[in-house]
Amino acid sequence: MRIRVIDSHTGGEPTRLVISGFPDLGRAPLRERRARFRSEFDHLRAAIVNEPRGSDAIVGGLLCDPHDQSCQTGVIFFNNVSVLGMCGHGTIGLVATLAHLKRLEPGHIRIETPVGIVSAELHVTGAVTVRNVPSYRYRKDVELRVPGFGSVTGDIAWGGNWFFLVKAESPIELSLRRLDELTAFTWSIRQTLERHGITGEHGGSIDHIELCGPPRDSTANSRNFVLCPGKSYDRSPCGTGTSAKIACLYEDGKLQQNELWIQESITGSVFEAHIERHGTEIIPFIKGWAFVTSEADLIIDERDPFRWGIPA
Ligand code: PYC
Repeated sequence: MRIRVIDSHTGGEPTRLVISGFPDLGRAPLRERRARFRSEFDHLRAAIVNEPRGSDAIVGGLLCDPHDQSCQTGVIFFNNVSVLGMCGHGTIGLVATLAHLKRLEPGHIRIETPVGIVSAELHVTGAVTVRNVPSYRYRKDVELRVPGFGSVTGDIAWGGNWFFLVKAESPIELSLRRLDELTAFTWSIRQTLERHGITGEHGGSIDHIELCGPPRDSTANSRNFVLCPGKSYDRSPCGTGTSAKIACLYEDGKLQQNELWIQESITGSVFEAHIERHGTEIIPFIKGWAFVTSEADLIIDERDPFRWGIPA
């Protein structure tokens, strides 16, 4: 079996876009196709993004025909443990990849995802702006007792995935040298949320945890560390996490419509973001850059004992 992929990175965070070779998931809305992906093709998810062909950091994107005919394409994002709702860095990677394939000129594209329609603008410079799904805060000032770390307060917010955004400045320096401690702290927050049955709206699992602190680049507003569902950290500033964050800032009156917010990641890469209000909806816009790093055929050999990845 051969699966055609194109790899890119957005602010250091890798995206592996599946161009062809994946079984047909039908023509249903992407939310239903994602359920089918999860129940029938989880072995392929692991084969595509996990070792020995990938790594914990890679986010996969399965390019699909859209169900919604107002869209030019559809995508189902997935990672080292499961499928995702939306992915900001991945959408920037997708657009840069379509441009690399000469399937897209500068301009706008509508993209169907399992959690709604997003759109993106490919700028003549190569930068990409994503108009994300409506984002909002679900619960404010949720207090947790995190074993080994004490009391932690944060907001639960939606930006295309569910986030717990720690309110106070990170008690651990947001530096790559401190990755083990940052991971232990945020993983412990996630486990505490699960232990207490604290979820997003409609029982949505809060599988992303975000810490913030002062930026190193004086032109940025904030630096973050985002723990992803499979215990990897986002090398980019996290498009859905930045969306959740600026939705909270807007609701707190700390960010106005169209005001620029520059979010720096733990690796120093940045996204530019702003909010537009449309009726009752808060719409985040995220701008960043992605670069194609390789084109490949993944080969799945039936004699290979690790053809579906290395079992956990
Ligand atoms: O950019 O939205 C994002 C994202 C989610 C998980 C990793 N990156």
